[in-house]
Amino acid sequence: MALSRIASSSSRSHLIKPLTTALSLRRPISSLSSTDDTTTLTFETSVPFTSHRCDPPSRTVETTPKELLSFFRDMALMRRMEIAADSLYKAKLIRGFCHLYDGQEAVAVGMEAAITKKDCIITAYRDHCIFLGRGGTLLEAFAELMGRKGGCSKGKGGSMHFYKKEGGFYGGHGIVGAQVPLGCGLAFAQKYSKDENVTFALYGDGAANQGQLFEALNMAALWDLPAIFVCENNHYGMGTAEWRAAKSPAYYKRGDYVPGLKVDGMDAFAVKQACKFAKEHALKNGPIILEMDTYRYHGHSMSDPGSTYRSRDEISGVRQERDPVERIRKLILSHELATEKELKDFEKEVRKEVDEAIAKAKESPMPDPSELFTNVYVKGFGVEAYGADRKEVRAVLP
Ligand SMILES: Cc1ncc(C[n+]2csc(CCOP(=O)(O)OP(=O)(O)O)c2C)c(N)n1
Ligand SMILES: [Mg+2]
Repeated sequence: MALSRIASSSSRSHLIKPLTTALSLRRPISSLSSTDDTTTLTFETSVPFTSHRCDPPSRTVETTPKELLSFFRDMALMRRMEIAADSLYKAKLIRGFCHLYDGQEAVAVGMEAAITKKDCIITAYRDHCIFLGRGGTLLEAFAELMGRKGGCSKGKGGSMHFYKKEGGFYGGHGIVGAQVPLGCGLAFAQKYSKDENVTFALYGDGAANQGQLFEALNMAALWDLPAIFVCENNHYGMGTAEWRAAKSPAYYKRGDYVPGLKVDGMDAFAVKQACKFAKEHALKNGPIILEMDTYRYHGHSMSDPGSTYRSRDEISGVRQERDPVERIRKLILSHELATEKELKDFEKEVRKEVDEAIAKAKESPMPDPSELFTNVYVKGFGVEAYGADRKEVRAVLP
């Protein structure tokens, strides 16, 4: 099957519509025959699911050429966005905190494919790719990263505080674990208004040992909230390996009375299968934990080279054996849906999209200093704000 035909189908994908729209190729969209639309491909997830207090879903997944290509394209875009953010940071165009998601893309893409924008997602500070999955644009993302007016939080949140409420995305949180009880609040609202949607509350392995997680699990279980606790286990909390921080790193079992599932978080189809299963479960029975076994290639944040507490061999081993984008590339090639060259060209297009978004984001002005005092709760204290040099008063709180 020619790539252009698959490309045309994925650009009409209903799965990650705004993201794929953001990606829309400039090449002409040729017509997709109904056979292509209905062709079903069946394969098994990379590893079986391991479950706690529930029967695991089937390992057999079904997909279409259209979905396969949209997964490839969406993950390639996310990867490219994060690599570009790395360069912008090094060029000092992005300042402050910046936590990159490359390596973990299959979680964002697989989860999005299983749910709708009426379902809610809330996450920690590693939020750029989740935002894209929720329908955010590259332009809004880069403008936010560079502190520009055109950013999704008007340039006032930066890397850790992306939001898109109309896409069911509630941030972007810098306090480790704090988003989990907030996610339970969202699930409570969903149950209260009987709207049959669920909330995915994402947290890291580092947050998985916090007390507030267990308090949130208790309340969610007590009230049968449609809350899905997604532990993105990338095996490190900053520079601390999970075995140094957790007596039991089997995070899918740590909810005790709450069922759980361990998922290969590097396999977008396993993630999709698990999230679909979790949504059905949560609507019927209440909370469930999904432990996504994943990996981050970058250090914890841009200030961490990421190579002092783990070996380069470990990182390159994961890249070779488990990379989520390469996994999809292999599936596309083995099903002869595209040639290697076609996929490379495809990635070039993605690169161009990213470069164009960065150029546009740079044109967006910085927010007006008076914006410092909008969207804040407390007013009237006459607080003064200074520039980075601490010399010149930039604004006074009205
Ligand atoms: C309450 C709190 N304690 C400590 C920190 C500092 N801190 C920021 S990220 C982090 C590690 C979290 O690791 P993990 O939950 O595994 O998430 P990952 O960065 O791996 O995605 C720590 C300790 C913080 N932001 N908030
Ligand atoms: Mg971690």
